[in-house]
Amino acid sequence: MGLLDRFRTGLKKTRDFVAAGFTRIAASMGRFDEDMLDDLEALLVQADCGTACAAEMTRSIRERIRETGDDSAASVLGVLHAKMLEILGPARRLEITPGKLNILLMVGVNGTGKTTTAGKLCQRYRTQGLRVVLSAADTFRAAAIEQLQAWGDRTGTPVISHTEGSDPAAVVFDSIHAAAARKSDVLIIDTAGRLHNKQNLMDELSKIRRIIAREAPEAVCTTLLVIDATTGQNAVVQARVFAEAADVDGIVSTKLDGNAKGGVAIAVAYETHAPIMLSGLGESVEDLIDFDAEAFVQSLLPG
Ligand SMILES: Nc1nc2c(ncn2[C@@H]2O[C@H](COP(=O)(O)OP(=O)(O)O)[C@@H](O)[C@H]2O)c(=O)[nH]1
Ligand SMILES: [Mg+2]
Repeated sequence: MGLLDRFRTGLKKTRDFVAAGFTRIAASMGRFDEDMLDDLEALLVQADCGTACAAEMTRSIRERIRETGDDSAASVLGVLHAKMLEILGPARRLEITPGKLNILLMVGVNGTGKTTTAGKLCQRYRTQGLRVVLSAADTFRAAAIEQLQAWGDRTGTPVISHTEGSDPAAVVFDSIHAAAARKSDVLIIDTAGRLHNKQNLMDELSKIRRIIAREAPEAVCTTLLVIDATTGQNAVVQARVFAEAADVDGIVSTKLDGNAKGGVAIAVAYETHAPIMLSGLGESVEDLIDFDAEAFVQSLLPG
């Protein structure tokens, strides 16, 4: 299945909802007036694009109608398409710098898919012939360490771990030195996503960042925020908290396969100003793709 079809399948629910809504709103006369634009804004909010983001999209549509006088459904759809792409921003791939240690720090709330994404990325880089080390810095539960170990076994990758309850920063310290000793290309750090309170989270993440800066000053470090696209506006709230607690370089939007709320990805990009780099489209190892904004928007909108 091609990329567009995979997105189409995953986003079917959102697309059906948005397409049906758009058609219903436009049906009366095919031209948009103020009331219809209000309805469209409400539709975008219901599609989980977020209130501020939805308002910005309809503001652009109003502006365009004022400028051009074109209030046709086709024009409105065109502006919506362009605006969504603008919010998602220019494509930013997760690149690996050759000859350097590339550290990927996975952050995000429990259950969003950090460990799974770490495993999928591990497989991707192993297939490319790169040397990878996995770091089990989610020390909160023994099961979390075992889960990462299973990905290590599956992909033939060393996993650096301590016992349950140990200091995540100490695991990161050991992982950096293990990666250096092995002349690794990529070190993927899996973290716990406890959101008991923001200060706690900030402290833990900044401690890890300090260790990285001190022990691997030459490394290229990328912080990836993993969000679950099925959780709706909750994902947006989480993204905001994590964006404040950590310097997020890119977003991984997982679970765009089943009951995804497609608008969430747009809302998160709008809130964090961080590029969506990767999408999870399932639980197995091949279900990780580079995000493609054009294909995503095409899958979301009617036509
Ligand atoms: N359908 C689907 N499930 C996913 C995806 N990514 C992760 N999961 C599942 O979500 C659950 C939580 O994932 P996990 O990696 O343990 O999350 P973590 O707590 O952030 O490390 C697991 O059952 C995963 O198999 C995805 O892209 N699609
Ligand atoms: Mg985990």
